[in-house]
Amino acid sequence: ATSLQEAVRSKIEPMRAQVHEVRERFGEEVLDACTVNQAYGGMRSLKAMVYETSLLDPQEGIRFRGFSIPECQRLLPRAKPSGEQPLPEGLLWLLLTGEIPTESQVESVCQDLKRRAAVPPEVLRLLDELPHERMHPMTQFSVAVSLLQHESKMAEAYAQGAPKSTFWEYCLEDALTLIARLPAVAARIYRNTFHGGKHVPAEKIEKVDDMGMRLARSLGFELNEFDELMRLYLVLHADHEGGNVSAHAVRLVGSALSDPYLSFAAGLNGLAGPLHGLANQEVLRWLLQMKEKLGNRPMTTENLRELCWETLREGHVIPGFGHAVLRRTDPRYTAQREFALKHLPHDEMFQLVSKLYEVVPRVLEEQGKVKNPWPNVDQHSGILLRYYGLVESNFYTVLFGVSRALGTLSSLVWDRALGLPIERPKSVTTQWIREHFEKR
Ligand code: FAM
Repeated sequence: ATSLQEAVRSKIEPMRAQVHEVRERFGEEVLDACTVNQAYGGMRSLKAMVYETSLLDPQEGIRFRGFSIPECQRLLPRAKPSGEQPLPEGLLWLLLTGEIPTESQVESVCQDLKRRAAVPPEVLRLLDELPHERMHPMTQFSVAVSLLQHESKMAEAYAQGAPKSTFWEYCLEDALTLIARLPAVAARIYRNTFHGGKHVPAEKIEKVDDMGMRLARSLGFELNEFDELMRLYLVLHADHEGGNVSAHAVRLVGSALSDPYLSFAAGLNGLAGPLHGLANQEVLRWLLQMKEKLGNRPMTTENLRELCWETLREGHVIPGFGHAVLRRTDPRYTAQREFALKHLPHDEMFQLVSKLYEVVPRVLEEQGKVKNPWPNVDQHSGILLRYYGLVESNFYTVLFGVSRALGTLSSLVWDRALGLPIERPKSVTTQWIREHFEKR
């Protein structure tokens, strides 16, 4: 199949049959048990949901449909003629179908997204009216996605009584349109907030064939290297299995049959939290502060150790380190480090990040609280963006959000394809717990 829609369609019956069989055979098996501490503790590590598009191994990091990040970098098609990073459109195909696409399949997704990329002018006008200086870019982003919702095919189909077995088609249609429009939405917010509303002329974007480059050029960047960075960035942040705040929010809200726009807006609101997606803006601020505090002192282990302890003593976390599930260096960090080694090895901020890799894990281990002292994806992304001139760190989470659409919306299509029901776990009170266990 060369069309994404047909490729997804061809996978649905076999997958429904697989799920049916698994449920027939293992439906009554216990997947996990939940302790009282887990119930109070954010349900950490509790296996209580199924999410098909990616799986996180605590040691090895994320795999998209079974493929690790280095494998995706090797196997997914790249931009012609000389791109080195995988095209996000190829990852989208992989996430939706479970298969590595051919060049021509990726080309068809690129063309499809390109056709859908223009944002309705009334939405652009409304975005232009927002109080940009006072409103965080993530708030503008969430507003923008909600504003796009009135075009939802899924909401329309539901209202017209479409049968449940067809919801996935409308969901996919919405997902593709929404994903296609996100670069223009992100760029509108960026140019409104930081460049006085001076936008890149449409003629400059119209001919651009892929999403990464469209994002880069619409933001106002011209270097091929930055196009490549955007492609890498969009691939790396796309998905991180189902339990993280943004993915779970999309799934949860979607389970009420809210359409993909409403569901994704919920995910963005979660991504905007400082312990989740906002960490990337915090990281750059913290790194710049470190540099300032260092002043003329050299970047030695001792000097950096002292400053890290200062952060901890002030009661703050060291942003960009630690993870709820991962227990090693994040492979998304490593992929960005490789990019930096190739393109900006002498950048001072990169050198600081490299040096911190030697210092922070030891400090966090000495502190003795964290389960994972190793760096995560956010530790690295800010300095790459800054190097190319994207210095406005409170915009960074918007880029994360553009990428996160690829994974969470692919998964949402599958939620509807598999007919997953509304989510409704049971909660209890402290009183209930006490009485329940005292009775035993
Ligand atoms: N610096 C200092 N203390 C940390 C820490 C860090 N980087 N990471 C965890 N801890 C503390 C944590 O606050 C907790 O302390 P209390 O018991 O006093 O509350 C303790 O160590 C145990 O935490 P954990 O079980 O190791 O981590 P959690 O699963 O609770 O939280 C994170 C995971 C990611 C929220 C946490 O490591 C953190 O706050 N990191 C810094 C912020 C960050 O980088 N977030 C981005 C995560 C990223 F992957 C993403 O979502 N984009």
